[in-house]
Amino acid sequence: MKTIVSGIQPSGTLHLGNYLGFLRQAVELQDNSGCKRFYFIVDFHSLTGRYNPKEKAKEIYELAVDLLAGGIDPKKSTLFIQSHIEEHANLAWIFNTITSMGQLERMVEYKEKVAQGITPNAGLFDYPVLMAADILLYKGELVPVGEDQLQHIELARDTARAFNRRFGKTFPEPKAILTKAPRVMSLNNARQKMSKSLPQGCLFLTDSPKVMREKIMRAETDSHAEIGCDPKRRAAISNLVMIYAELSGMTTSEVVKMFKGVGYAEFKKELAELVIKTFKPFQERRAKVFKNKAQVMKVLEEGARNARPIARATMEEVRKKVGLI
Ligand code: AQP
Repeated sequence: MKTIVSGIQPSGTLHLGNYLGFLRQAVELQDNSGCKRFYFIVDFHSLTGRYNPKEKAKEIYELAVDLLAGGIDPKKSTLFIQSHIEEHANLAWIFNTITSMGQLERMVEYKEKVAQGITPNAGLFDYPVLMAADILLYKGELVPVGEDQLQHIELARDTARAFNRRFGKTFPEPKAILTKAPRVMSLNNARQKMSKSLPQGCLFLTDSPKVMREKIMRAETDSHAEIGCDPKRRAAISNLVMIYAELSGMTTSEVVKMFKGVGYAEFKKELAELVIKTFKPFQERRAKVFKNKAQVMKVLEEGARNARPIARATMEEVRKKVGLI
């Protein structure tokens, strides 16, 4: 039986990139009864960016609500909060001792954050090591993620290989599984991925219909006469076409054909209505789940109870192998 593992940061509301690159696939993977699934809220990771301690608990709760409303089913997946299992940090420490500074210095996500002007803390630099621990603690083999995480998964593979070589076979080498929309670009800057830290170009799943319409109508396009899909040369319009295709179940060429001869404004109107219609049921479910705090907290506690013995067993094995008493 394969093990699927993935984490998501509680650092704000879910956006369309999180949905198309991660959540939709994580939900679909629940239909495979031949797999075990561990999905968790990586609250430790989220402390590496700027945050307000008074808001953090609310962000964690809201993400749990988003995941449940978005289709993560506690009967099929173990859903929990990373910091409730102390072994994540313990294993990360062991992995720190077999990871070189050079490996971490090559991480593009880290370099991009620094280039955006963020003063990095040691936690941000070390983020991929904690991520390797998140995955390998459950001996995860498959990791549904967006394209931005590929290099981090590669580092988790390197970590598993390095540990196995030095201390004996312990961990599988995890593989990323990508969706057909692995990198949704920002609506107002198609050279950057849609990202919570750039909220202007971000379409949040909880945005009101009015805000969704406004953001899509303002989205960057180009000076061509017609829509088209050519991500290298026409990144902005291709991103919108790809979003339409993903939400309608059509291919991008079918979308281009359907809107042949139609102006950008008309296409954007149709896209906005599709986005609004797609996320209306999510927003309704979310409102209901949000009110049931006792039930949400129970799911997270049960999830931690189920994950803990597995985490402890792996950590025990690691402690023995590295020679700790
Ligand atoms: N633009 C995206 N396209 C496709 N997939 C994406 N993911 C994120 N952005 C895109 C995927 O969503 C999952 C959860 O992401 P995360 O926990 O890394 O955090 P995030 O904070 O939601 O990502 P952001 O918005 O990009 O945050 P910042 O601004 O902090 O960097 C992952 O599987 C990720 O690949």
